[in-house]
Amino acid sequence: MRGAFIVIEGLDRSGKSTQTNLLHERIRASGRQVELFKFPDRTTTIGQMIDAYLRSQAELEDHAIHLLFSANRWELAPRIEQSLKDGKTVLCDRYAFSGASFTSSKGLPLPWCKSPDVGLPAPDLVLFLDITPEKAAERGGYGEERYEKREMQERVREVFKGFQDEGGPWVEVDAGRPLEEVTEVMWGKVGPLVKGVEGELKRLWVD
Ligand code: NYM
Ligand code: MG
Repeated sequence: MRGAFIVIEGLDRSGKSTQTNLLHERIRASGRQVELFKFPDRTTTIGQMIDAYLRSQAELEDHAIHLLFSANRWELAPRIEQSLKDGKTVLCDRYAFSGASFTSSKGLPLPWCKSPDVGLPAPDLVLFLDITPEKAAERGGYGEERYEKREMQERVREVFKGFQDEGGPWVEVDAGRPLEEVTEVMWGKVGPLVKGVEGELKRLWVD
């Protein structure tokens, strides 16, 4: 048995980080080992470049920043794999689906956007927290960072929804519902995986 690799994706203001942290606590409280990753991981050298870009303190060409987001995942992939081998559940707040959705929403071709992430560890479960831009606005609207604009979020949402048709372990969760209800729906999917999973870790987007 190895640990399960669980990715939480979603739009800005979907409650993704809150829910991921709640899952983290809940797994820990159940006495199981769990490791939390978040992308972009702004603590690394690459992550600091991404952070400067998102806060508009640096300008980067669209392809170049996309490759940095991907490199940020690759630099942490060995730690993800080790945690899974050690039998720990890995929770990941955003992953390659965010990468492809956000960059392709700027007009770059989706296949190109996916290509640098081909071969990364593939999740056993993706929980996609879906929220309408209207609901997001009710929650106080978007923040100050790059991409946190309604038109962009609408395009991103459409690309995200396309991943459902890829036949992967993709589960859409209505994140417009009250927080506790969303938590319960998510736990219903995650709970059965925290004791570990059988079978080798798969690779993203290889066929
Ligand atoms: N984002 C995130 C990307 O554009 N590409 C990626 O590969 C990833 C992981 O960064 N608006 C975008 C989505 C978000 C922004 O994420 C920062 P967060 O979760 O707000 O720190
Ligand atoms: Mg954000």
